[in-house]
Amino acid sequence: MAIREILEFPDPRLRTQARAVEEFDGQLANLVEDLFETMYQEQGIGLAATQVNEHVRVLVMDTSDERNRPMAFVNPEIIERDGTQVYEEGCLSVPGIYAKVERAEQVRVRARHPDGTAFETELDGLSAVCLQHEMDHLAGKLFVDYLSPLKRQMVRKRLEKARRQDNRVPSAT
Ligand code: K2U
Ligand code: ZN
Repeated sequence: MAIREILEFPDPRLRTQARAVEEFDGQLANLVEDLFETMYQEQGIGLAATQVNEHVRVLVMDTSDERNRPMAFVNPEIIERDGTQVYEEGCLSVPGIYAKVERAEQVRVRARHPDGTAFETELDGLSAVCLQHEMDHLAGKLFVDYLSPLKRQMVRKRLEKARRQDNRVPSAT
């Protein structure tokens, strides 16, 4: 088990298209375990493998209030979408930035469990938002991509300024 470093916008590795998982082996099980540990540590409700620089189609979620309903999706595909909803999203890879994004209200998802068995499930509300947000990550897409180019540039500048301030050596006084 390990807490993994999360890539932050505008890191170009976040734009990588994740490839399908072919081996449902111990290495995959370890990655899923690390994704859950990192997600809970960072108080997220979802995390995609792309965000920890692992470019395979794996995501985890837990949208329960009690933080006791972990869900892992390997090679997920959305097979049905219904309705629309707007949710003010954040992202562990874009810290401190929030924006309204319109997504499907309900999705039907086909995926594999980490052991390789296939399943389908229907998600709605926040779980549907989270699943779509994570699947965007696997396609190299970020929620800031739904912003205007001007707003996205402002976000980039704000994060880069915050990083410069974090890296400044404190003055002697
Ligand atoms: O992918 C991530 O960065 C994890 C996000 C997933 C998420 C974003 C927007 C809406 C739903 C899920 C993090 O969980 S962001 C933190 C968070 C926590 C609770 C509710 C919404 C966002
Ligand atoms: Zn995110």
